[in-house]
Amino acid sequence: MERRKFLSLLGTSAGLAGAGALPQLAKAADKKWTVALVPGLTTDAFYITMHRGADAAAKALGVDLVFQGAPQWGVTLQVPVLQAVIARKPDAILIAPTDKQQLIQPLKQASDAGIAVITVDTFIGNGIYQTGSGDADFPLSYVASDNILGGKIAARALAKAIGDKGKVFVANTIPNVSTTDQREQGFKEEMKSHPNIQILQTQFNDDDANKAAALAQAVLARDADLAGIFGANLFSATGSANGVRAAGKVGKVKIAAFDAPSDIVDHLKDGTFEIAIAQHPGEIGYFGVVAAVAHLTGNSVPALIGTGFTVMSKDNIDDPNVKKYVYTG
Ligand code: T6T
Repeated sequence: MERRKFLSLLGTSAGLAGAGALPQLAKAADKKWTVALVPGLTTDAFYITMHRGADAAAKALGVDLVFQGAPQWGVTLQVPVLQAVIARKPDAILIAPTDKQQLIQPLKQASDAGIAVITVDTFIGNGIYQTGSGDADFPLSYVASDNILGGKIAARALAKAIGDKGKVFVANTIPNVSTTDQREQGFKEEMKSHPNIQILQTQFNDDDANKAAALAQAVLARDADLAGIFGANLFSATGSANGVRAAGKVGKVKIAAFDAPSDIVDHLKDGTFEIAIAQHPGEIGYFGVVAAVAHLTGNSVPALIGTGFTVMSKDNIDDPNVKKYVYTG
């Protein structure tokens, strides 16, 4: 999209908005757009923070934002919510699909009904949209972190923390979730450069912190010399930490956490977590709404909008420019 139009839609640079931008603004003002945000689950600080970002953009652009989701992760819970959202006929749906394959058909129904579909955080198919490549490339855009890179960052930090040797495992949610699959992939790719680190079998916890805690304890019962854990998302990391605590191994088993709610960040200094990889969910929500409105007002939208990370550790967590990325849920 032309930068001037983009800025004027954002409302951030009225002075820059030239004559070419005005018809788009008029169009946006004529119609009150409704954008629905369907998170992976509603009870997760990551999506609560994403909602705040989406809300800020919706207010800036004069859009009605609907936030509707299931309280827990899962296709069987998310699909009925999506169907209820489709029945409300919003102009656009921003959704974090809970499965790469199983959300394709339900989302195709939304697209066929004329609703613009943008995926946020997670993707369907292979996540490469608008290429004419197949039945899952219809979403307009994917707005997210680079999850393979995030997995690599976690691997480097964990390798350093354990002196580049020993046993580690990945605590993960459910297979076929794009984000957590890619984090594990990135983690394992990076660990190929660390031959003295042995990666044990991945432990899947169904996005349930209690299961993650029990699994960490079970691994420790089998492998008492475990050196590290990569918690591939919020509940995998917090649950693993509880398991390590229960086994009396805080600080001995190093944990690299993906995600940055306060209950992870508050435990960087006591050694429970080595690093927390903060995504920028507020940006994901904000730019998801901006992309939807750009499309609805006749502008083209990038098929991929990448947001960044802030890597938090005990050494930088007091810096306000780091701390501002702690999730606000
Ligand atoms: O890590 C985030 C999100 O990126 C992932 O897709 C699912 O888990 C979280 O919501 C954290 O719980």
